[in-house]
Amino acid sequence: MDFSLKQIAELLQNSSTIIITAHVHPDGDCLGSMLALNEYLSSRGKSVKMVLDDEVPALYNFLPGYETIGKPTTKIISADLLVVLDASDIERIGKVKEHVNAPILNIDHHISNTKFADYWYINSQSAATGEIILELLYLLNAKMTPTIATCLYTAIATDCGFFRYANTSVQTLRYAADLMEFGANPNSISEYMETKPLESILTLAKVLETLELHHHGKIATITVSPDTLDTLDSTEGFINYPRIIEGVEIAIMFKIMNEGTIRISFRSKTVDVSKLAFSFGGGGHIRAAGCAIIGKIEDVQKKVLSSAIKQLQLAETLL
Ligand SMILES: [Mn+2]
Repeated sequence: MDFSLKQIAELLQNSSTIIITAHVHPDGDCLGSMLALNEYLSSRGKSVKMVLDDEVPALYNFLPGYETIGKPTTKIISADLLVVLDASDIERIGKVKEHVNAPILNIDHHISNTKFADYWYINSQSAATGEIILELLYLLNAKMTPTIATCLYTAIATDCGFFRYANTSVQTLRYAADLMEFGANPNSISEYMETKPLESILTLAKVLETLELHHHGKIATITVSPDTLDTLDSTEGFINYPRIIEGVEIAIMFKIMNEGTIRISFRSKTVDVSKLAFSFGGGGHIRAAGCAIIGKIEDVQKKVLSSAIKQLQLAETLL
């Protein structure tokens, strides 16, 4: 059922035991949104638990409450409500769907959202789920603490490339200013996010050696091998390098996972890559999307590349 923010506020007020989750391969938006909502609901005397079916990258250990995010177990737990943040599809929450027995509320900003929940609020105009959480907290007259501000600033800033991507709106910048007033420190958050272990930079150098250009230099791909992934906590940000090459329209990163799955990220300057990701069972946003395909790397690359070329040609004929 499509809910307004006001209906969501009421639903949360009327629930006493609440589980919060978000998508696997968590990013700043999903972690920041989870932690901020958890902080608010806990302060209202609710019994709240956060679960996530994945490792939380150490990169985010500066977020207050980071260590309290648990993992789903085989035991089934009941609650008044399961809040699913920043996930466009039920599959995106992994084993949490079997672990929790509760009606589902989904708050999200992905254009590819499948409306899988019992109640949902989806705004694809929002740069981040964190923006929606902030609007919800305003509606609830929540006391904005530095913890909430830090978490939501991180959520919003990471999803809009620190206010550089096309999803950055006037509202995004206003919210960032609000959050700074509430105690977020943009400079230290950027420092935390930018600081990388030496290993990460050395790995990036190796990954960039796999760079290939296709379709008259309009598509750039990089490939991350499984042994690279063994030594690395996160490949966050790698795809920005092919994306910023002059003349490149679509950047693609292929990550070869150990279990034979190829995880693929897309970025674009103008073309709608959410459609591309969606055609392979994934999803995302117009300029940032992803999917996972099982198969041999050569076959998967061929398939994905020819789809990307088709998508580009289609966009070119529309110009
Ligand atoms: Mn997001």
